[in-house]
Amino acid sequence: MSKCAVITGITGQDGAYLSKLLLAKDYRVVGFTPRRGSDTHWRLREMGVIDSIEFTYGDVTDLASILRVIDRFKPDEIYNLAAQSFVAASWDEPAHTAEVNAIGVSNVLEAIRQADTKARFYQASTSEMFGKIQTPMQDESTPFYPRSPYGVSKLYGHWITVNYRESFGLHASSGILFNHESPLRGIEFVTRKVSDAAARIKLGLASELYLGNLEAMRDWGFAGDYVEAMWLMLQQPEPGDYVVATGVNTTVREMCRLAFEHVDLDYRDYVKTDPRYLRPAEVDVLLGNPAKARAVLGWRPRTALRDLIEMMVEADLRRLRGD
Ligand code: NAP
Ligand code: F7E
Repeated sequence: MSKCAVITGITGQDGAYLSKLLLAKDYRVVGFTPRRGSDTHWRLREMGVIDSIEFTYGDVTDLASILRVIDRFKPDEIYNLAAQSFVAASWDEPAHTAEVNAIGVSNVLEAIRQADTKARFYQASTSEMFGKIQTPMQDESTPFYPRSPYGVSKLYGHWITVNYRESFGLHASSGILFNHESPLRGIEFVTRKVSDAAARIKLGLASELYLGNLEAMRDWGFAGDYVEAMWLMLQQPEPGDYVVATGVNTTVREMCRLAFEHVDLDYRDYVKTDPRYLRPAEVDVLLGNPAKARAVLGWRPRTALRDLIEMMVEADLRRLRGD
C-alpha cells in the first residue's frame, strides 16, 4: 500500500518540489493549507502536480486543524514546512513569526503525541540558527547564535523537535537546511530578485536593480536536491538532525555577476545599493558541512551555483516572454 504524507507549507517553494518527489514515489500527498484570499497555488500548477494533491484547510497555529488532518488521513509522514520564512519581514512581524515558526511546530508535535500516531515528523530547520557563526564551517555540533526574530523562532522549532523526540520517542527529525533556491523561489529572496532583474534588464523591461549587502556570503544549493534529503531523513530507522548544504559559499556580489554574465551583461552597470535593504542585524557568512548527511543518508548536492542561477535566469526569461 502506498504511504500517505501530509505537507504543511505545500504551496511554498519546497512544498512544490517535495510534492513532486513524493508523488513520483507513489505517495498519497495531502496539502495542509490555510485559507487565503488570493491564489497561492501557482507553484504547484507550474510543477504540474496540483491535480494529484488532496487539499485540506488547516493552519499550524490551530492545533485542532492538525488533529483533524491526522485523524482523517492517518499519515505515515508529516513534513512541517509551514513558516513565515522571509528573514527581513521577521523584524516587522516578530510575534506572528514566532506564532507560526515556533508555536506552530509545537502544535504539530503535540498533535502527533495526542493522536498517538507513529507518523514520522520532519521539521524545516535552518542555517539561520547559526547566525553569527561560532565556527568557520557549521555542522550539527556547532553552537547556535540566531540574528533575527526568524532565526530565534526557528531555534525554538528545532529544540522542541529534539525535545519531543527525547521525551516521547517520536520519530522526529530536524533538517538544518542552508539556503536553497530554484525558479520557484519567492521574488523577495535575493537569488530570485537577481535572476528576475537580470532577465528584465536583458529584455529591456527594467534598467537597474537595488540590493542591500552585496558582501554577505551564503551556501546556496538547489531546492530540488534538498527535498530528497528531507525524505531520506524520514526513511532512516532512527530520527536525527542533519545539516544539508553544499560546502561552498559565495557572495551576493558574485551571484549577481553570474546571473548577469549569463545574459551577456556586466552587473556593475545595473546593480546599485539601497540602505532600505540592509537588515538590523546581518548574518554575514554561512558555510555548511554536510558530511553527516553524506555518510548516513547517502545524500549529495548535485547542482552547482552557476547552473542553478542559469536555470533561474532562463526560467525568468521564459516567464517574461510569456513562452
Ligand atoms: P516559502 O516558500 O515561504 O513557503 C512557506 C509555506 O508556509 C507557504 O506555503 C505558506 O503558505 C505556508 N504557511 C505560512 N504560514 C502558515 C501557517 N500559519 N499554517 C500553515 N502554512 C503556513 O518557504 P520555503 O522556501 O519553501 O521553505 C520551506 C520551509 O523551510 C520553511 O519553514 C522555511 O523557513 C524553511 N527553510 C527554508 C530554506 C530555504 O532556503 N528555502 C532554508 C532553510 C529552512 P502561504 O503562502 O499561503 O502563506
Ligand atoms: O538573503 C542579502 C541579505 O533573503 C540572503 C530564507 O529562505 O535562507 C533564506 O534566508 C542574503 C542576506 O535569504 C538583498 O542581507 C542583499 O545576507 O535571500 P535572502 P536569507 O535571509 O539567507 C534561510 C536559510 C532561511 O531559512 C530563510 O527562510 O542576501 N541581500 N541584498 C538581500 N536579500 C534580499 N532578500 N533582498 C535584497 O535586496
